[in-house]
Amino acid sequence: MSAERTLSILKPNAVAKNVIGSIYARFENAGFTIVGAKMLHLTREQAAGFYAEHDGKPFFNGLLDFMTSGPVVVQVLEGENAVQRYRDLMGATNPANALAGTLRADYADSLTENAVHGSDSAASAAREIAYFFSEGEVHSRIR
Ligand code: RTP
Ligand code: MG
Repeated sequence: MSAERTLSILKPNAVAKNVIGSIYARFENAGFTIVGAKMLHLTREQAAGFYAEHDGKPFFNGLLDFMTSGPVVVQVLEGENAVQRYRDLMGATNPANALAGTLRADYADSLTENAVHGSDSAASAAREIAYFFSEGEVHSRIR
């Protein structure tokens, strides 16, 4: 398995809890390298474009309300098998189903306000990284 990149977002509820550093430590302790990072307050258009795959679903408008409710921190994580290993670190989408020790078990407030985002495939990761970062903003060892 070779090194891979994935796109991570600390959602508005996580940022509001003042746990950016605590979650960054969890990334590093799990063996990920942070190779790009920025804080943004998403516009509705930016959030809708990011979550375009969910357009038309019943939770879409509520998801946009939440994702634009405050600043987020967006980062590119690099490591072996990063997409799947980061999904495992986050835990299940619904925190009621998230295993103990996962980020969502520790920081989520609800199914919508579930603290963190992670790409769901290598193809999604490539799209999502390009959505937020130009080439010069990702300082990867595998470029
Ligand atoms: P994410 O994309 O944020 O990493 O989460 P995910 O892959 O685990 O879940 P996904 O199915 O892609 O859903 C995207 C986000 O939409 C919110 N959601 N709300 N109320 C609902 O029924 C519902 N379902 C999903 C969550 O914030 C979820 O992370
Ligand atoms: Mg998803």
